[in-house]
Amino acid sequence: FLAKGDQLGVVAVGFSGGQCKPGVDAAPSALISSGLLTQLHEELGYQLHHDDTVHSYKDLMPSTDPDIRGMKNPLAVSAVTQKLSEQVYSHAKEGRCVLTLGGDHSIAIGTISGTAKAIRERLGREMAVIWVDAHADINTPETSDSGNIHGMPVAFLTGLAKEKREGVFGWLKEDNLISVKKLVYIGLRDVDRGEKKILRENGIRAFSMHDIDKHGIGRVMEMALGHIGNDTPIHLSFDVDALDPLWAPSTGTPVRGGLTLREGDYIAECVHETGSLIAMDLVEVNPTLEPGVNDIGAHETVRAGCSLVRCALGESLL
Ligand code: 4U7
Ligand code: MN
Ligand code: MN
Ligand code: MN
Repeated sequence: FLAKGDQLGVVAVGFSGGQCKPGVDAAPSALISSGLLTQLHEELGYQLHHDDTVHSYKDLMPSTDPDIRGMKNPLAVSAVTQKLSEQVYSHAKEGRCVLTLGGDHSIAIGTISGTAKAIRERLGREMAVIWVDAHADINTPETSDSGNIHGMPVAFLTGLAKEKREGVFGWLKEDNLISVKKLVYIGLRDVDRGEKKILRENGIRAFSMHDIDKHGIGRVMEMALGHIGNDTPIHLSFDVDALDPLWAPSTGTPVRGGLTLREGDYIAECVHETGSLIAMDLVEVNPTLEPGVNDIGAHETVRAGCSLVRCALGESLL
């Protein structure tokens, strides 16, 4: 095991500035009140390292935050992810597996930059990232139509998007970045034209919903983990919108034709089975968006999110 078996660092990030819809900042509290952390401790036996705080990073918010290169809230997202990067780094440096509850997906700039650096220092290794999502989140500021940074984290984390200014992700250094060769996508079905070009030109391994329909999730996971290679530390970044809106309707950018909850859980279980999981992000749950009939959407989505986390942390082992 690459992380100390039963030690789990937890960071709760109530941040929504990477996109425009309020409410995704309420997800950590919703996940925690539904019992997630208690279950991880009492049923799965983890020793939790958590400051019992849902961080909103209010003190880091700039008074004005005009667009830069088309990016919305650039100073806020940069400041929050820089702080988060340090928090995640200090857990991972201690050898703990790190669970981050978002928040929108821009927070992965903080989590992955933190683990990448810690794993380099602790194990002298480059880690892999499994990005489970309906979207590729690899727009550069220039290819993005929306300007929402939750659609850009992978571009900054791979160095495909760069910015010198310290306050606009210039704090990301070489040891915070990941290689495009160690990145694998699962669940894609809504990829922008500019993103497709980036994926193609960089030879990035991606399993779309088409591939899952064709080969089945079992074979796709074999191929995805085969690409990463045995014994490579894995950071799992799970966007709940990878699931079909039937199972996870309460999310900012739902796309039909997604994973069943069981397929999502299976992905998480397979990653657990490798014994190489060093961090997981669960992002984009928005309990205030309830498109479902009878307002059951938020409850269902929170429940699905909890299930994904428990599976990644070993609930399904007999
Ligand atoms: B998420 C989008 F244009 N690609 O860049 C964009 F379709 O973290 C969506 O995966 C991004 O939820 C979705 O704004 C970001 C859009
Ligand atoms: Mn998404
Ligand atoms: Mn995403
Ligand atoms: Mn989304």
